[in-house]
Amino acid sequence: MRNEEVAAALYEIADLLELSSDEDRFRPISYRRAARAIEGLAEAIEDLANQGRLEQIPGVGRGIAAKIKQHLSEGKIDELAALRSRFPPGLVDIMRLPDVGPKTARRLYLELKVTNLEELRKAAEEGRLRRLKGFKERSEQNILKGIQLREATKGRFLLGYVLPIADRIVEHLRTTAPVDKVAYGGSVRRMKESVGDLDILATATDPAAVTKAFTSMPLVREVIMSGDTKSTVLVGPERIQVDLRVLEPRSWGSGLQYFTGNKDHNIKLRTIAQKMGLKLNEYGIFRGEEQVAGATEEDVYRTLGLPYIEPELREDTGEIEAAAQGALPNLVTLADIKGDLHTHTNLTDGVNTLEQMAAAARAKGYEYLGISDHSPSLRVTGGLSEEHLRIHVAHIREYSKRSPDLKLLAGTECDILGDGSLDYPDSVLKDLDYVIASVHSHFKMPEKEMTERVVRAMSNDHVDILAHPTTRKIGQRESIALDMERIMEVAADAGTVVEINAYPDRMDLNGPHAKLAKEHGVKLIVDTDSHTTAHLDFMRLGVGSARRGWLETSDVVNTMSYEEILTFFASR
Ligand code: DGT
Ligand code: CA
Ligand code: CA
Ligand code: ZN
Repeated sequence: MRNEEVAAALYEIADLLELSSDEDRFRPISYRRAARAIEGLAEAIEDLANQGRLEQIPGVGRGIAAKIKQHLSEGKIDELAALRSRFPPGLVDIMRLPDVGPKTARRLYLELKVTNLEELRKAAEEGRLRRLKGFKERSEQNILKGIQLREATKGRFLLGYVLPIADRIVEHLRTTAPVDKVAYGGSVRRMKESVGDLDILATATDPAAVTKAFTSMPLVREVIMSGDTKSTVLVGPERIQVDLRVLEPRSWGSGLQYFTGNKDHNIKLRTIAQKMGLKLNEYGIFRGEEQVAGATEEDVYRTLGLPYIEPELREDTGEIEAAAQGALPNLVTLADIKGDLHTHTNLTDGVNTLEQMAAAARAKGYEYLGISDHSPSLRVTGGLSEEHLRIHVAHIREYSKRSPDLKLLAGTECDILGDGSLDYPDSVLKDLDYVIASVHSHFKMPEKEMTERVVRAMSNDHVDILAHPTTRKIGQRESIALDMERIMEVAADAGTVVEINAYPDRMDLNGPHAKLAKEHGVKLIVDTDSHTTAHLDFMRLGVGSARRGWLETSDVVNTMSYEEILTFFASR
């Protein structure tokens, strides 16, 4: 399948088009839409091309189809080559910094000859930016902060990106190598939203054969180290590090436990073992020379006088104490989720029609799907006018009436404007099944003002859900300045549901914030913010954050049935 490669070329065209002109806002949007659709395809793009079916892909018209064909047959796209010759590729990184954008990136290139992040950093440090017209010392500082954030997360990868790779590696070893047991550990198993490297554990009677299968996987780009029990490779275009440990069967549980971590959790367990006169390490639990436990994780915890602790909780934030008191939460699971309420269709910036989104939700076995397209002030998404929204809602209700199994809810993702008012009037909001409110602009307000802005939006009786509360984008944009304690107090008072947005670069709220919400008695919802049918799969990531936040079924509103959730929104 060459889908990823074709999508990457289309994304690059979109980026470079944005750099080359402010005139045509629509072309980059359509290239991105097509790229997203291709990423989500189950079929190989080559097959679709050979069968003359490219234009059946949502978002692919004749023009884009021609470019895909050229890429597949010649390995290049003329337009992309022409765009690349106009702008250095590093400008795209610059354009993506907070507060920069295409226009500024272009000026930095033309006026300062800056072509990449490193050169920009130098220019900012030397105070050369503030000499440009319209630039202030503060813009220079913001740019430097943006570059630092980018660097701090360099070498880490989004969970949503590496989790499918971890699954593939485990599956590959399970089917092609002589392993007895194989699993991933590390931060991926704890469902941490960003991951440094992958840790794979296996047991086998012939470790050398496992190592061979591991180091010769198709994904591998470089073998760093290859031993019988310990090897390291780099995989994929990003060269993600993957460590493999081959364990003795009697050490499976203790090895998996050790390499799942986190480190603080491990250290506390080891202290408990010491107090019991035992020694705990990755090979097992020992009394003197004698191994007393280690074959399973349950065995390890039990020997230390504890019940099994779920991986997502193992961060030493009170889980060991709770375990000792028999007070661990009964964590929500993916199977408990009955629907998704934050999704977009092709009427705004999504790729698929509402019928396609509904079919995908039905295939997941959901009871309901909420459609929440954007409001008008978000111009880049083609937000819906009041009139268009009414037509859309009628269409959604119509579909739902005809559908016996999967029900649709008519919602909106309504912008919270700078002053905390909402982008649609109450007369429009009151007719929807539910209203999501979110911040998509004016990210730089000071904490007090920003908190009051969001509080004002939550105080609108029609607002049901506060989406992606911090608005962070991992590695790209810092959280807005919010007094989270106060937000949670107000949410508890007003009965506002707070979102765990599962989109991979958002993961917002994260685990600790979700825990804070729960402690304030706030209800949460796990949503994907899907822009294609394939994005509905992100639910698993959001449930990971919910579990990191100690949430149980009763804390998460989209574990309710269709009737229950309708009544819930209607009665609040
Ligand atoms: P990452 O890869 O940075 O996202 O985070 P982890 O948690 O996967 O960390 P990694 O890959 O360095 O190590 C995997 C696990 O091994 C970690 O979660 C806990 C364990 N571990 C690593 N170093 C130490 C250590 O010095 N002491 C203890 N007790 N455990 C460690
Ligand atoms: Ca790791
Ligand atoms: Ca590691
Ligand atoms: Zn959204």
